[in-house]
Amino acid sequence: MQILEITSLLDECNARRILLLCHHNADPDAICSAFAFSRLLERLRPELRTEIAAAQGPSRLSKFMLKSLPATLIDQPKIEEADAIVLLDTNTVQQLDDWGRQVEASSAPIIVIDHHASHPDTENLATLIVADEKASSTCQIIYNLFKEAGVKLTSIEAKALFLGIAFDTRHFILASSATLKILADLTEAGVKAGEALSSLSLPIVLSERIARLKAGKRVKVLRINNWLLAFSHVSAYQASAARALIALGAHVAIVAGHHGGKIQISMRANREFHEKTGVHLGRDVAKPLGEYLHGMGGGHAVSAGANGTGDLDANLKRCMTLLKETLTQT
Ligand SMILES: [Mn+2]
Repeated sequence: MQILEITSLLDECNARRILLLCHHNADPDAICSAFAFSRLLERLRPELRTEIAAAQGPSRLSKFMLKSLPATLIDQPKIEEADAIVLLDTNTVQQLDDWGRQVEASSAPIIVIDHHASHPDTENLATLIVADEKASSTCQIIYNLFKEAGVKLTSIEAKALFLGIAFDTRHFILASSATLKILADLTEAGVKAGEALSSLSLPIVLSERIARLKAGKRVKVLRINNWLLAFSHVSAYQASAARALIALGAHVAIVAGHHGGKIQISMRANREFHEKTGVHLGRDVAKPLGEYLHGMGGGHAVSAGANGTGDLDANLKRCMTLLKETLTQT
């Protein structure tokens, strides 16, 4: 049993202070797995003192989520004073930024709990690796450790695991049957799905709402065959506005903005558009547009951006031409 390997390792080195570390910009899976695991350790060994820290602090979404979880993170962990170090959801020490070197230099045992394929350097460094590449999330591995230990989940621990799993499975889209069974168990332990999930959606600030609505008001729609391409401009929140135009019904949304003499353009497309036309926004539109703007452009197939200098209207027109050209080539 993996939980026994963990507790016997901690017993062997007479550990008292356990430091739990999450990767930089820690996502909800990293934070929630650390929180739930700290509670499990404290239940199994009440004499242990656990501390949780994330390199560069948690992500914006995690910070928001932490408002509804009683987890406390420390800013400056004393890595050299830890009797044991646990890395969660983190497969290389590079993901710990500046703390990585201190972890490498530490003589304390290092335990890695992760659902990513483990890195050879980490295998050399770790005293014990608890890994399961089939697990949806690190939280799923922590759930299994609770089960192995025979420790009943409290509703708050269940909620943390639920949130980590929800985040890493993109709100259950990627959940396997094993994961869904775990979710059923977490629900029985007291998780209210709707209420829990609300802590994973960032509230939209007023200025962002206004930007989205302005983008809608100013939109120009170009129809090519049965594809609807939406063009608009706002001075801030271009990416959010582009996503909003896709939600309204556009297949492609291009939103430009002027800020401090610079032009910024965000592009989004829906999956169907990319799959049927083969148009890759990053490669076919953002990259050449970046060159045209004397700046930079690039990105993914359905999400890209470019920036540089020039005239807003001229650039939106350039964008239209690039899209038209690419579409007629396909
Ligand atoms: Mn994860």
